Amino acid sequence: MSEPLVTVLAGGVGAARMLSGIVQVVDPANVTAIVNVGDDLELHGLRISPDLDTITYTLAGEINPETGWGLRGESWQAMESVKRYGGISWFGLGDRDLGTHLYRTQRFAEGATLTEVTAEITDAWGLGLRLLPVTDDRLRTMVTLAPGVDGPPEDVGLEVGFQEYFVQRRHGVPVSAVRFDGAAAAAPGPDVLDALADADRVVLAPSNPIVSIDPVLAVPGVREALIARRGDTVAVSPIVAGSALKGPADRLLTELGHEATVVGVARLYAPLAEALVIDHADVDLADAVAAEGIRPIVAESVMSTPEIAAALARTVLAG
Ligand code: FO1
Repeated sequence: MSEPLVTVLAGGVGAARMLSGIVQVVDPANVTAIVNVGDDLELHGLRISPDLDTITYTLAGEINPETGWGLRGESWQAMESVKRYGGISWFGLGDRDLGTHLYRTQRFAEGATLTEVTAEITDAWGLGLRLLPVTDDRLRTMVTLAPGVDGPPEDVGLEVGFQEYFVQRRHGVPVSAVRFDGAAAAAPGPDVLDALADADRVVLAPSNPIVSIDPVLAVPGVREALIARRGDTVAVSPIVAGSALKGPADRLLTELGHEATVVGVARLYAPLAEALVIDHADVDLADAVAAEGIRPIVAESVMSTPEIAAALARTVLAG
């Protein structure tokens, strides 16, 4: 039998690990990731696409293992110069990583689309799979800050870009709302809807449901295309034992009125996926997950080694 076509809805770190497992068990030429661009930003006149770059660097084996973002073996001389001038330094761009943003920005100036530049970058890193930005149009995740003990009073009610929340404020401030600026006018990137329609298996990566998967679904047509494939879609919970493995998914779920457990994830994903992979740590909640109308699959889901990532990929593909 020929290998299955696999399409993965992807954010950053969790999706990168899931994809590194999938490409161990399926020919990468059969794998497509539809990637969130709501985290993208413009800084120093440069176009930066953190989730696309995190996936690219991870699959190239060049991700910085300490941070989970940026390149390994970085130096920071350009940032030191920016700091000397009093420029923006809260978003760390290493010297090697900067080359990616310089290239992307130049190609935009020449008229290339994000889809085209991404293909050029992934080819240059020797990746065999296809990364598709969910849209070539401008889509930005915007976060409204709520009252909290840690933040300055002037932050309350302020709407900031995703990275100003996530990196500048270290996602330490409460949030009262999230919206996706530009989504209503955005069109799915070329091949995005076909990649959903043609896949034998669709996977919702263990990415943040609110700020990684939701912006992908906010692009008109994508949610509908996914719902049409519900019977072939498996989600992987980004929440294990009530906590996010990385980042603020647990806090964001609670702050926005959801339950930060696999049951809360099941409630969000039941309309979209037939099955939800939950970790052994949550086996006691399997019945409650099933009661939400999504079939629980209990597996080791914390991808701390390549072997665990490959085993999880086999589980997800088997469905
Ligand atoms: N995350 C940080 O916590 N601090 C940083 O300074 C930072 C810089 C950065 C530069 C390039 C890049 O591709 C990612 C970067 N990230 C940084 C990670 C990233 O912004 C977030 O982890 C994701 O957007 C969340 O998915």
